[in-house]
Amino acid sequence: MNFHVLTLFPEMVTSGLNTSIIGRAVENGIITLEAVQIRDYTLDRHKKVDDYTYGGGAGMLMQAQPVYDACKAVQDAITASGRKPARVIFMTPRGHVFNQKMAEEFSKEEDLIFLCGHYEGIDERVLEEVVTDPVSIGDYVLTGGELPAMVAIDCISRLVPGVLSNAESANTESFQNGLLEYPQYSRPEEWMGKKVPEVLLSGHHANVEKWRLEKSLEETLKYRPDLYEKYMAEHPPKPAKKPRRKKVLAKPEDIC
Ligand code: 6GU
Repeated sequence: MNFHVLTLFPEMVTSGLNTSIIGRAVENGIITLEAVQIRDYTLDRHKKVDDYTYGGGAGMLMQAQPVYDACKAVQDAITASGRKPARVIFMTPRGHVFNQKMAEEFSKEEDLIFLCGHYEGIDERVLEEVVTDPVSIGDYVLTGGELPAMVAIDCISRLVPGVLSNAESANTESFQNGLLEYPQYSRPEEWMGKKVPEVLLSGHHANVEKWRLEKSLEETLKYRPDLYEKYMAEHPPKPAKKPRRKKVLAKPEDIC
């Protein structure tokens, strides 16, 4: 997976993603991370990339030309290497809200371009021209798209084969099955008078799994009733089994 991030603050993106698991994946060449300085593409003599908005209002807007040229340079390099043009994800509170399902879909791509706006946003005309996927990370406003792009890149990266080790493996964690994760415990067995739940020490695998599912359901109902409702609609509880009647075989004399 090759991530290309178009931004006015490239060092923010590279420094934020060069540690821990993502940093290791970059070092191992499983993912690549290229942060492209949009300012390098401005044709303005003073390297200016923003201007006032038509119609008035506070704040400055990123202009179309440098954004378009930066994006085109990245797409041209991708296609020159024989790969298909990448989807262009614009990080904006006006986008679809990012979720695990979108991350799974994006993780199958070979290249992804992230466009990060700053100031009051970006001239709508270049967005219409280059953006395939407007994406938000939630219902709140940030100062720029860099942190949201880093959030999305982290989330997508851990789904790319080889990024997580077996021990870090992704499957049973929150959201993968539509539920929040169950609580977990490590040594010691007792800490500050709090004991690890007995069932987890029992070694009874089926009971452990049952307990974990119950706890997942409890946590989800408590913190995310919206997810709980969805899960229950998709996994209706099995009707309780009727006690089976003993089959009584007719005796030959009853038939004759
Ligand atoms: Cl993607 N960008 C900005 N600036 N603010 C946000 C966001 C994105 N998602 C939520 N808030």
